[in-house]
Amino acid sequence: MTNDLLARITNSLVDGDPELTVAMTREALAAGTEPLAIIESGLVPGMRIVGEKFSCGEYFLPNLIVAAKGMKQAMQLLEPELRNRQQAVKSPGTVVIGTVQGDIHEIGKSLVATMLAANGFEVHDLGVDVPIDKFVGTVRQTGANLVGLSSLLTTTMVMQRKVIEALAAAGVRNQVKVMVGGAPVSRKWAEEIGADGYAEDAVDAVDLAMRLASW
Ligand code: HCB
Repeated sequence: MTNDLLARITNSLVDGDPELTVAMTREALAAGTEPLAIIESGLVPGMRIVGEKFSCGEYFLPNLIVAAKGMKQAMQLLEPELRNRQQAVKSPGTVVIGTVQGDIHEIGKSLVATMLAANGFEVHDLGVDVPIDKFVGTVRQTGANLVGLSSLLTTTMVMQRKVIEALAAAGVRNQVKVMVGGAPVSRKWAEEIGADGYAEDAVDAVDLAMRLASW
């Protein structure tokens, strides 16, 4: 039953039917499916398939836009549920997170931000297309100990390196650990640019943030 619902959520994204995505997400929640399972086994596979179809020329930009609308609306239902599951724990740290300059992909970054908040982190989500100085200024203002940089485009990955360099130039690099993520980003890239860690998905990001915050 649950697997069938999750497969239907995936298909609704691939078919570009945001209303059905939301209706199925609501149904899955009502059936007692964990919000994280809905995201990881229903929504994310759908977005992956849409991305693959776009890559091979079967889908075009409007298909991405419609799929993103379905995912965003479903996330609006799921985010409060994720937050409700927050344990009353001492805050493990303060995170400044955003999608780097030139890049407007927000779904993955927002999911990581929600999951960090749900795990007790104080989260300053700067949104998308975030200028380098904004990251540096917010780290200064908040005294954050973690920075999360999201990049979904090969052309904007370089901004992750630039933010790290700017944090160093501003004298705050020692105060923060930097984790990077996004579809084209890898562990190798993270090492190359001097980041402190790479996270493949939101669960991995929480795990990494917990480890980095306790260093
Ligand atoms: Co967009 N797009 N897109 N797109 N897009 C991608 C990213 C491509 C890979 C599609 C493809 O070609 N296969 C491709 C990039 C190719 C490349 O550079 N290698 C691409 C392109 C080319 C473009 C445009 C240039 C298209 C155009 O205009 N011709 C354009 C760029 C605009 C810009 O940014 N300047 C564009 C636009 C769009 C939208 C607006 C239509 C839409 C975004 C809507 C929105 O976010 N509000 C969109 C979408 C939806 C996608 C795909 C299909 C899905 C992205 C997504 O939401 N995934 C994507 C295909 C793909 O990624 N496979 C495609 C789901 C989330 C949950 O996963 O990977 O984002 P995630 O995040 C994970 C993970 O990476 C990690 O945890 C997250 C949660 O699990 N993570 C972090 C992410 N950030 C982290 C930070 C951390 O610190 C730690 C972990």
